Amino acid sequence: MRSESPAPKQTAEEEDFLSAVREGLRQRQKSIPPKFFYDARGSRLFDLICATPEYYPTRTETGILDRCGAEMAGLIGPSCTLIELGSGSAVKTPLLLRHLNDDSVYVPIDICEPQLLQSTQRLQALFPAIRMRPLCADYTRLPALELDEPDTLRRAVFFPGSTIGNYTPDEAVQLLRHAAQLSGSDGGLLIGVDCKKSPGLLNAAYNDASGYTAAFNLNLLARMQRELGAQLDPDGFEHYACYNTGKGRIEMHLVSRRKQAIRLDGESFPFEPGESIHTENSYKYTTQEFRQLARKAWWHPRMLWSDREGLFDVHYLSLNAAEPHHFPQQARC
Ligand code: AVJ
Repeated sequence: MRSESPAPKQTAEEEDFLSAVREGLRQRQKSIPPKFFYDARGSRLFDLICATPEYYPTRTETGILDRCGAEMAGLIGPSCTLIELGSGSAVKTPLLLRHLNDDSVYVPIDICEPQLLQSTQRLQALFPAIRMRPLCADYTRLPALELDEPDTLRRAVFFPGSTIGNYTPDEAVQLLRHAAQLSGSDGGLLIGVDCKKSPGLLNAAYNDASGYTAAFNLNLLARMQRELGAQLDPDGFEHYACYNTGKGRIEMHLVSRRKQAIRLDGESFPFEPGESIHTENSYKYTTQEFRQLARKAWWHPRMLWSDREGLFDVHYLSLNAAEPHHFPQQARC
């Protein structure tokens, strides 16, 4: 017999989504963590955002990696176990892998399994000699990383895209400490960080004219309907993104257009007109601010590459206090 509304299947991930949404909607300022943007549709929309003219971070960081990837690979390797956090479609990774030695190992970690497997397959075809060990997981929850390889290579964590901006500064320190534990005492970290800049440029990047960022944000509501059987009207909400200069972060919200309620798992969550669900923070850092943050997580700043306009930084840091640093030869590339 078929029930009217099928009980949502209870995979661990959906359990997690349900409890996160329920918890988030019970708060005074309602919120949902941004990692839930990345279901299959959300991951595709994110790739479309990255290709818009307004969203400068992707093309800027890609340019830096393209021009300076050889130098970066020399510092992290050129033989290493490269651990990428939130690898997604891993479009930028070849710019590094092409300069690493064949005995290197690549460990992409992502919560979106279809995308993880697809992108690893693509990379494996491009770099047949490099061993690849994809790991479907939430990288913030990884315990120590056990690889079945003889683990003699230096470990380097690759964290591009300024994903670190999704965390509050305190959480970012926690995550960078976690990266230090993952990579071990000799570890290296190559991390992309979006810089503070004119609010006009920032606001445009999160309000693209094609509407992909809006669709990406609103997809969270559609995902709640699809996976959790939430009763809600997606047209009752609008995308809102704005740079908060005091906090140095872009905030994204889903704003209720009217008085309404979302019903979820027997519970009702009321919204006043203009009331929002806070769906994402994207913190921006000056070079010095980020270095200060990383030092709190035991990392030593070693090298910096940025673009000519100073929109985006790629930092190289290491844990080994004896490793030479390469300042003041910071490359503007
Ligand atoms: C993947 C977290 C770096 O904050 O710029 C893009 C996500 N959100 N447009 C960012 C995002 C809206 C992106 N990060």
